[in-house]
Amino acid sequence: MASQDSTYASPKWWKEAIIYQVYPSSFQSHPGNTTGWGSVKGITSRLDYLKELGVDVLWTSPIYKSPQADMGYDIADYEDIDPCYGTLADVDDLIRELKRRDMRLVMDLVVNHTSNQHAWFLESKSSKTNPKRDWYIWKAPKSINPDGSPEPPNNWAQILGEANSAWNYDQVTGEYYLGLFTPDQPDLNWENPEVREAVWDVMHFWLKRGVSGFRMDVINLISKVPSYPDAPLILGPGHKYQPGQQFFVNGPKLHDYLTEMNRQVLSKYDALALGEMPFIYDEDEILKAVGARSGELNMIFIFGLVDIDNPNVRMALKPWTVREMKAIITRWQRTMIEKDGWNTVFIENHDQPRSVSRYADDSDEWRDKGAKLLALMQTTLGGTLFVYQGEEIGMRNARSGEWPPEAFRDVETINYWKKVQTLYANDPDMLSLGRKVMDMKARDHARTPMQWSAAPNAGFCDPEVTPWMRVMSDYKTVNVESQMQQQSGEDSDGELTTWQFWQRCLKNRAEHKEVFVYGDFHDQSPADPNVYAYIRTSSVDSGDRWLVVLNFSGQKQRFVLPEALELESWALGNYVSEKTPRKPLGRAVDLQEWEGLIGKVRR
Ligand code: TEU
Repeated sequence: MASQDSTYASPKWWKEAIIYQVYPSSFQSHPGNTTGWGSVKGITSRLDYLKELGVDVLWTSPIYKSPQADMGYDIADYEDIDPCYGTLADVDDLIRELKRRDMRLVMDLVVNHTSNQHAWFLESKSSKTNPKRDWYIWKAPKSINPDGSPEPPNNWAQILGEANSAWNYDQVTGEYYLGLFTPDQPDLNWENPEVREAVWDVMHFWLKRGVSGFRMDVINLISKVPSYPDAPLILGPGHKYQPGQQFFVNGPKLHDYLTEMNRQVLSKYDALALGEMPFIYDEDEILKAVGARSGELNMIFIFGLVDIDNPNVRMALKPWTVREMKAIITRWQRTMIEKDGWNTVFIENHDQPRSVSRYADDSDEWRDKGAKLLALMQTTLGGTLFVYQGEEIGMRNARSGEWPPEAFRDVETINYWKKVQTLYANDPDMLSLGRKVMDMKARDHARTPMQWSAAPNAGFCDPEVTPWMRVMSDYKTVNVESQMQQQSGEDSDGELTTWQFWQRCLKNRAEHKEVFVYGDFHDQSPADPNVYAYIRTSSVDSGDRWLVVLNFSGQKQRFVLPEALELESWALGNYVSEKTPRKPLGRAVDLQEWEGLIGKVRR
């Protein structure tokens, strides 16, 4: 276990919270709303649902005023709500209704960049002498070509469109501004103390209004290497623009800025400080941010697991093995315990394909078992647990080849498809590979309307309204209403539905926090190519120990218990039902396809 003076197992609300992420455009609209978008009123109308599932905290992706170039991750006013979602009064109402249910709200804080429509940027670009000029990152062209066209200051590629430069030329002032994600999202200049002050003000504004903390978008990108060097040719010399990550990920002043944020804002509230930190896997860097004594953040999203099938850019494919997946999870479970940090447990969000499609088997035959297997894993790992909307009913990616390219709405996918079509116009193999990448990796798969029922539009918005994004074609069979209603024993061999199983698993986690949230973790099967088995041990003296055994394959497997362990009882499993006989408690555990089980170990 952790060292003597470790605070790893000291209870905090934000450690044991079950946090549910809402993607507001696609969660729930409200009656009479003709926009085809979800709304704040819609979210409020579903709080009883979330409570019943077992959720404590709601995190919503951005609902601030925004031109929606990147679905709200381009903010034009941090202190107002976009009319497509509602009003500030609606948010006050949401906070009140959450409090009534002993729940909390966490907001997305997107402050690496703003929208190019934010008043700060409009001022900044208006002239070289505007007082806000230095609030953003402006640079002169590197050179001027013989034809008079300018060259960007360096070769960095856009993150959401890697065929393009991250620099955008402004005709009026003859300089480039940096927009790491898209031209609509100019990066703020954190070197400027006025910018930092303005960010602290935004945070105070929301904390005073009653929110309980922030998920901080790409917070590890706020400090750039000041010389802005060219990036190495990772994508090969044929590509003009290259990923410049090493010069803006966990840059030289990141930890100073986070320490200042903590001192100026976070330390004054009992708030959740959750950083999203892509592109970084270095243990020391991560621990600096989340070590209990670091004075920076409480926890971060580490990208190891969701980057498992990424070669160097996200929109590409890379084969991976279950053994690699296990090693990543085990590594961070152990590291945070040993080094007194804190983990986030997540496998889905609005930037990733659906987990059952990615890590299990989403065919009609195995979808339900796979989703339950992942539920068992997620709810038995140490750290703060995140559930993404639709994960609890096992929503999956669009069927391969089902969507025409126009159905994809995300700016990253649109840019990707444009690039593939330009580069490989006459290469059918590459074009079909491009389509495959979209079918497997596009962020769109997680952004479709939540499937509430078998009613038109899956109950997401009124029947006569067209949703902003297409509803998955499986909504008549995969939806909340049917999964909540189904009586065990009726038509499914007495098994719980995916939703009921998630609810049961969350309850189990909540009832045994000292084991599953705060407990010790030991991998029991590092070498097994298919089975992930681990022991969780209570952080208090009870000595409770639980075994988790997960078969990540579509073949039957046998797991043999280590000598020192003896089982007392099986507690939960995705094959357990009223009609199937109980598993024997012997040494050998015979597992069905995608079977997962947890049991209590005899003391
Ligand atoms: O994402 C940051 C991020 O780096 C990724 O998860 C991103 O989706 C991926 O690199 C694309 O290949 C955050 C938000 O979650 C995402 O929705 C925004 O688009 C992005 O920041 C910019 O604000």
